[in-house]
Amino acid sequence: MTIKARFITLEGSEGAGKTTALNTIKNQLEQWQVPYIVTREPGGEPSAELIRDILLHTEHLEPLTELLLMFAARNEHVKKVIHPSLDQGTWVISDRFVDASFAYQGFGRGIDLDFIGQLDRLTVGDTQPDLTLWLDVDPDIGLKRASDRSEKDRIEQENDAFFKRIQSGYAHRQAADPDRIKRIDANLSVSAVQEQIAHLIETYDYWMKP
Ligand code: Z5A
Repeated sequence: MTIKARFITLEGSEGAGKTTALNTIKNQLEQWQVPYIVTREPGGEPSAELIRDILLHTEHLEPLTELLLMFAARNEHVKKVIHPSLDQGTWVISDRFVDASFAYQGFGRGIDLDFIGQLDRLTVGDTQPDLTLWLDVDPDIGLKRASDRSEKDRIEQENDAFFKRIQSGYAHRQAADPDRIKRIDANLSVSAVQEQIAHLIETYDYWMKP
């Protein structure tokens, strides 16, 4: 199959199962024999990874500082990694991207969505994802999965109400852009989630667009 390099992002709240989803997508791209890279946000580029460390491990950050650091990291990531990769014909899969800023900093922290939109246009511009998989998990289930797994970073220590706002933020984003953002029911078993993702990737007709 010869198709244009595409940009796929994974989104969801805590413990949604993005790592499992990533492996399902990688399997599909390997079957198609297309070159790809896997990256993440915040991070994905050396200076952006340094910013990630501040974001996740500083004891307290003002909401606006958090937002600006997310976009500072993203600017480096887009300009130095994502855009050049797509330009060279390499697919990009990113564990989180700009929808997370709308969900977490917009809906979660209450920062003005139009302001976030301006930062999006300034930093991401046309390098928008072709497909976003929103792994929609009930916050109680997701938090339970994540707490069974590892120690919590700064953002993960937020309360249930915060994660419910994140979920409704993603739901708003999906309703506004249903062609790009596809909802996956992530409350189900690992194999049922994998099946939904594999089916979606195989049948997504966007790939055929020039
Ligand atoms: N953030 C932001 O605020 N604004 C932004 O613009 C961006 C990010 C880009 C990144 O942290 C934090 O930054 C994140 C949002 C914020 N904070 N939070 N919360 P991260 O990258 O370290 O964390 P994460 O993105 O939330 O990843 P995660 O905790 O690793 O979640 P996950 O990748 O979705 O989960 P997982 O590792 O695939 O699965 C979690 C566990 O559940 C694991 O033990 C699995 O085996 C298990 N699991 C997965 N799927 C299932 C199913 N279906 N059934 C049962 N168990 C399952």
